[in-house]
Amino acid sequence: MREFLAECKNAVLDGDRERAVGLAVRAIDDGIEVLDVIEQGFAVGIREAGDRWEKGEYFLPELAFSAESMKAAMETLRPALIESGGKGRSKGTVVIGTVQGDIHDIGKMLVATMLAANGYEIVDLGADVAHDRFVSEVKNQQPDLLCMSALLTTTMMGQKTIIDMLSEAGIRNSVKVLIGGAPATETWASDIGADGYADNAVAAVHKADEILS
Ligand code: B12
Repeated sequence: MREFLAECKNAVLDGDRERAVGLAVRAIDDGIEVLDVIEQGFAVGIREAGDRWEKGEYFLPELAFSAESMKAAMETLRPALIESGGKGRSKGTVVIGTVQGDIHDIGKMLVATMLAANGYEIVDLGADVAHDRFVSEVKNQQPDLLCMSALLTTTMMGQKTIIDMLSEAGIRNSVKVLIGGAPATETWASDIGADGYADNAVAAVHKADEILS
């Protein structure tokens, strides 16, 4: 198993999309725990690619190839991941997106997939979502939960802007707000008036269950 996870990590590090997808297919065929393959295999690869980029060992195109390989593997694993949660009554609707100015969407995709796997209906707005779009989608979709992802210290400010805009529109109390992304913290969440924070996709599901119960 350790060897297989290392292969997943290396396929992402090498930016080898085909190999990554092949390994994802093998994981499904062999009945390996899909979340482990993502968290302990592919995600380790993308984070290490980021470290190499920071140290100047990788250039941006190499990091982008790694990200594409990771995303392709996740797309392959997604149906199996959702199925692993089983079917049941919907626990509520979630609107999720990455805030304006930020194109990082791998973590958001993982959070959305885990919430879907655990009985939530997902409206995924994608990445680089305009602040006012979050507000209009809350008005239109009337979700139980709004999830905002931000991976940049600059774009995390958008999480605050959007919460303030919800208040100004008089709809802040109609929806719970969960935030996340590498620079976010519990303290940041409470400072900006969010209802919760989680630092990974499994914790995001627990937090969603908790704040909606
Ligand atoms: C992959 C990557 C990219 C890819 C993104 C591809 C894609 N489609 O997503 C590419 C190459 C395009 C990229 C571009 C850039 N990147 Co980049 N990138 C990364 C990297 C290496 C990994 C991110 C990732 O996918 N992690 C794997 C996933 C699974 O983890 P995650 O995102 O953290 O998500 C988990 C949790 O945070 C949480 N979570 C996430 N969202 C949410 C939401 C909610 C509601 C909840 C509850 C939880 C939650 O759960 C997730 C699952 O467990 C990070 C470094 C790092 N270690 O994080 C840098 C990083 C985020 N990037 C960085 C930078 C600077 C950039 C660029 C500005 C570089 C440039 N000069 O152009 C651009 C930004 C462009 C833009 N406008 O957005 C910096 C940010 C620094 C900062 N503090 O602001 C980082 C930290 C690298 C670094 N150490 O310097 N990047």
